[in-house]
Amino acid sequence: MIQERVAKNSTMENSELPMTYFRHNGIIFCSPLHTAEQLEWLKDFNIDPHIPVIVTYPKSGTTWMQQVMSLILCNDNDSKKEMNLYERAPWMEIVRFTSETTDYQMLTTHLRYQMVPNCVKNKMFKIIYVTRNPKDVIVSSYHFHKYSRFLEKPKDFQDFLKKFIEGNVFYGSWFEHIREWYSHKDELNILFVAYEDMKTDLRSVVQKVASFLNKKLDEETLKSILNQCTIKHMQENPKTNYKSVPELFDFESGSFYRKGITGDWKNHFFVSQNEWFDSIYQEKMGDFPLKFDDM
Ligand code: PPS
Repeated sequence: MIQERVAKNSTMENSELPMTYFRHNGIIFCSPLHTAEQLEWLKDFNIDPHIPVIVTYPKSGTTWMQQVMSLILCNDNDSKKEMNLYERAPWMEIVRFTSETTDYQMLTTHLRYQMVPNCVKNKMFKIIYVTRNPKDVIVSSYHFHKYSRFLEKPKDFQDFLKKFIEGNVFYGSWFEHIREWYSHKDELNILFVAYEDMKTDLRSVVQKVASFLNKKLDEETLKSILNQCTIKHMQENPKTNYKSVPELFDFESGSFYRKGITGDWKNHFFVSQNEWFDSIYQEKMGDFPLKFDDM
């Protein structure tokens, strides 16, 4: 099945990619999560503008924001909490999402701006874009590749770093992702939230997101949301811990809620790798207005 899907999407540029990967619009996707057909179908998919959309580059705090928003939207008290988080906030580009999918409170995507449904590209939609220090994104993603059954196992950290810098990873270039979304911010109703701010002051972030979503939270609800958004709680909660999809993850080889800290890159980058990344970062992002803590 996987081979069949990839073969359908094969082009010359796909020939050098691992079997489950394919390129679409120049960006790497992977089977069985994605198909070219799904990505094309999505462009004209109509979404109810009351549905907020979370946009992230992978490993930037997506799941954490899904949990925050889901609890805000259900005011912490309805049956949505019985659903798996990935069903409450499905990824629109993943094949299991279809026009028949119902009951979701919000949508999630890792897609670049150019690939999201056209209907989203206006101020009627509320978009929350979560950013994270790219060095921590690299480390989180490196480990994610080790236990995700659909991703190529990294040869070593150096090799993964090189691929990340070149944009030759799942969902393409981090640099282009964030730059592209940011460049369209004035046409959109978009709130940028930093993972690092969620770490230092989640209470303020929850209040900011609630206000963006026009939701009022009383103190008791806010406290309850904060309690359910700790990494420990999310790791233990079967509705948020991904244990229900062993076909996607080999949890013997790693954990989705790995460390949940900022600055873990310092435990992975050699000095030379850090200098290399900083020079590329300066070249590509030197003029970028958003800054990242602990670079
Ligand atoms: S994915 O696969 O793209 O949806 O991954 P994503 O959810 O974006 O990122 C996973 C990283 O977010 C961390 N995380 C958290 N950190 C702190 N608190 C909470 N509650 C939390 N939930 C998720 C998770 O641990 C991954 O980061 P690393 O650095 O790998 O630990």
